[in-house]
Amino acid sequence: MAKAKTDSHVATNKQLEEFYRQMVFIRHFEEKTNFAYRQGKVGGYMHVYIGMEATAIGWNAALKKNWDYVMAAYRDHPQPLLMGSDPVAVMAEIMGRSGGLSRGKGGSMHIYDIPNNFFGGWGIVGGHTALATGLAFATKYRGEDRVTVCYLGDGAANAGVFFECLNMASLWDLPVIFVIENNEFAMGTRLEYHAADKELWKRGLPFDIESERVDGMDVSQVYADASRIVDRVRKTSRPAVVEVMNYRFEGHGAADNDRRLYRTREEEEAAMKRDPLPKLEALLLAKNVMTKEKMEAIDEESRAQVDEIYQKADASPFPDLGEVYEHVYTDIVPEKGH
Ligand SMILES: Cc1ncc(C[n+]2csc(CCOP(=O)(O)OP(=O)(O)O)c2C)c(N)n1
Repeated sequence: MAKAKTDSHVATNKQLEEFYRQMVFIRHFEEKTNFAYRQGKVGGYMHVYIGMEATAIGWNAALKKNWDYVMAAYRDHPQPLLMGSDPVAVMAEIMGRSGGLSRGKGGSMHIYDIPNNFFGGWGIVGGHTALATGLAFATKYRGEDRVTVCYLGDGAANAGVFFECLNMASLWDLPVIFVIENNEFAMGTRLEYHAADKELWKRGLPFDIESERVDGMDVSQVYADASRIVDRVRKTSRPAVVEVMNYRFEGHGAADNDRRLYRTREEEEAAMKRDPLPKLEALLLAKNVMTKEKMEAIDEESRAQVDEIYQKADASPFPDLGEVYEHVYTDIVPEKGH
């Protein structure tokens, strides 16, 4: 059952201001990646996080920096940015350049930053849940009190491997949180066409895992729920399943140009009324945390910063052809490998 909300994890005004900076930055960053894609500067697939920003921001703030672990699927630009990765190296990876976090050989879907505890960036739907379960096992085995957050989509919540992971995580008391981001679609397939039980939070119940459904669009509420759950998992070393309700504003990937095949304009417009950015702006104004002028200044500053990031990433060369067989199976990329 969904839990009653507590107010013991309320974001401070300083945190709300930081959330705003992060959200504006991620929005501009993702818009720039879309621009890069349209310029033909991004090879392969690319999936942006526009509209879903409150989820990654709230959850990131609930984690212990430089300690807890995070793993994501292929919608993986915001998590490393929030965890301290060099944004130029993130953008360069998306553009397939040697200055990228995976040396330009992973691309948008395979961003990876071990020094900052971000473990990818995975393209096989649902497959990474097994890796995240393994990470949580490793932390427990070493006697650390790290929490592992594993983001997965609503589509991935149907993958068989996920059910195996729920079983093992519960059986072995692993401190892993499966954050199912229910953005209502798996590519062009609407939730009701792919999930027999649309209440995805219930996935954990047969495995005796505490499970609930929470909001993913109001960053202050996301933070409150996330920090409550993270604290519990750290204390109990029991896994959690959390269905976070959000919505992707763009197509599935940058190449999805025909959203009208699976959703109407009216439906999109209604969902966009839940946009986390104006929602946060309204909160900051209501709480007198920030003026409209200050927000505009942050917006401008962030836009300029992203322009510079893009220029720097674009100046990074493509990987050397001689490296093509390196780091495929056996080579370990050095810790500060970029
Ligand atoms: C095992 C596997 N099957 C199919 C695909 C093709 N595929 C790529 S994305 C996707 C949809 C996943 O949707 P969801 O998990 O809801 O994530 P979202 O895109 O909404 O973030 C599918 C089926 C894949 N990458 N891997």
